[in-house]
Amino acid sequence: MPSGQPFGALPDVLRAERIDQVAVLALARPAKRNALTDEMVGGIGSFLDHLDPEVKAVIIEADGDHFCAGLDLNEMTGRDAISGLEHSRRWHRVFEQIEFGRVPVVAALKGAVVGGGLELAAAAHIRVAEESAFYALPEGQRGIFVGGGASVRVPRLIGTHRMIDMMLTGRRYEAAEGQAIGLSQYVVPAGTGRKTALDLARRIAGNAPQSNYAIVQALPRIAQANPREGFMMESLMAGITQATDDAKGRMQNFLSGRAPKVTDDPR
Ligand code: 1HE
Repeated sequence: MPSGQPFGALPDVLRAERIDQVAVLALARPAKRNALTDEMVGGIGSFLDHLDPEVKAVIIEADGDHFCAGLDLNEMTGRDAISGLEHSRRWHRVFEQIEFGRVPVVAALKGAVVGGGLELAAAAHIRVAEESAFYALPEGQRGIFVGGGASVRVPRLIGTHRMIDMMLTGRRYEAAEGQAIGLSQYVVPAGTGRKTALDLARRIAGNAPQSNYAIVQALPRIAQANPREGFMMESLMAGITQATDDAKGRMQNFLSGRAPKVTDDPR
C-alpha cells in the first residue's frame, strides 16, 4: 500500500482521516449536495478495501449542510437498460462492503438524506441524524426506481408500506419522525453529529472484535433466516465468542469489579 495513500486512491470528492481506531470518510462535494458520481461510489469501495487492520470502526459523514442528494442525475441520462443494471449492481457491491465489511459503520446524517443518499445511509449499522436531517425517495418523481439496495434495506428499517408511501407520494420524513419510524437510531442537535458518531464509534471500537463481527455478520443473517437455522447460527456464534481469551478476560474483569456495570450509561 503506498504510504501517501493509506485509504487507497480517493477522488478529491472524498476525504478520509484516521482518529485512533476509527476511520472517517467524508463525502466532500457540498456544492452538488454530495450527489454520488460513479467515481465517488468506487472511492467508497476503495476506502473500505484499504482499511488498516488497526481500524475497528468507520464513520461516513459529509461536508456542507446535506448528507447526500442521491445519485448524480447527470450521469444517468445516457444509459441503456443493461448499463443501468450494471450500474446498480456496482452500487450493490460497494454498499454490501459497508453492511457486511470487517468493521461496523456509523453514518452521520444531516440535511438531505435522499434517494441514493438514503440507500448509502441504510447500509450503515448505526445512523446518527442531526435535527436538520430529512429523508425522501424521489425516484418515483424522477421516473426511475431505487437501485442502490433501498428496496431490500429500507423496508427492513421502516416496513414496505412506509417505503411505498414515500415513493408513491414523495413523502418526506423529518429527523424526529425518521427516528420514530426507525430511519435513524439517534437524533442530535445541529453541529453535533460528528461528535456523537465519534463517541459511538469509539465505544464500538472498544468492544471485542469477535462480538462486533458476530453482531455485524451474523445478526442480520439470523434475522432473515428460518428460525431453525437462525437458532443454530446463534448457538454457533455464542460458542465461538465465549471461547475466546478476550471474552474470558472481560467476564473475569466484571466478576472482580473491574468492568463497568450496565447501570453506568456511557452516554
Ligand atoms: C444535483 C443533485 C443530484 C443537487 N444530481 N446534481 N436525487 C434527487 O432527486 C434529489 C435532487 N436534489 C434536491 O432535491 C435538492 O438539490 C436538495 C433538496 C438535495 C438540496 O436543495 P438545495 O436548494 O440546497 O440545492 P440545489 O440548488 O437544488 O442544488 C445545488 C446544486 O447541486 C445544483 O447544481 P448547480 O450547478 O445548479 O449549483 C443541483 O443541480 C445539484 N444537485 N442534487 C445532480 N441528485 C442507484 S439509484 C439512486 C437513484 C437516486 O438517487 S434518484 C434521487 C436523485
